[in-house]
Amino acid sequence: MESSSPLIAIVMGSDSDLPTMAAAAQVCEQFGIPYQLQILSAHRTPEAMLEFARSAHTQGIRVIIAGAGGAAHLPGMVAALTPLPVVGVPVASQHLQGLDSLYSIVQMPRGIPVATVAIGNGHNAGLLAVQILACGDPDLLQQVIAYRESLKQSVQEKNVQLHA
Ligand code: RP5
Repeated sequence: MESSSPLIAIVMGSDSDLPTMAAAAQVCEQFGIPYQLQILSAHRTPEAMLEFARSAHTQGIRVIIAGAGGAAHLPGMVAALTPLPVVGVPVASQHLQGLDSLYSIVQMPRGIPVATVAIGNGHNAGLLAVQILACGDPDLLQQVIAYRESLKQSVQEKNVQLHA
């Protein structure tokens, strides 16, 4: 990656979402993608959310990862305000174990998609964002292919251990 300005923005509704969203940041680091990480709440800081989502594409951001829990409006609201692809992460909630978060994020009406990953799966959100970037970056695409190969190898190694 030549650019050092963030290409992926990771936003979350609360600092309590950080343990989940940190996995997305780790994936960005693993693939050498510059990213930014910030707390942005649809209901506690709506003006800041509006400002961020409206301007992200003018700041060099290419993909947004948005995580929230409960009545998780953040990913959908951000998606409504940006032309960039938005990956949504349903954060596990205290009372409904994240089903509320999942339904809030995944059930976007026609016209404004949010690519929603499994409850709590910040890791996959990071990977999906990297793969979106890799569509226009042959070197990054090779890194993704190598990563997939490493997954395959790890399964094969476990099978060797199992049968040793
Ligand atoms: C949402 O409410 C956040 O995304 C978080 O998952 C949930 C709980 O927030 P805190 O009460 O922990 O700040 O806005």
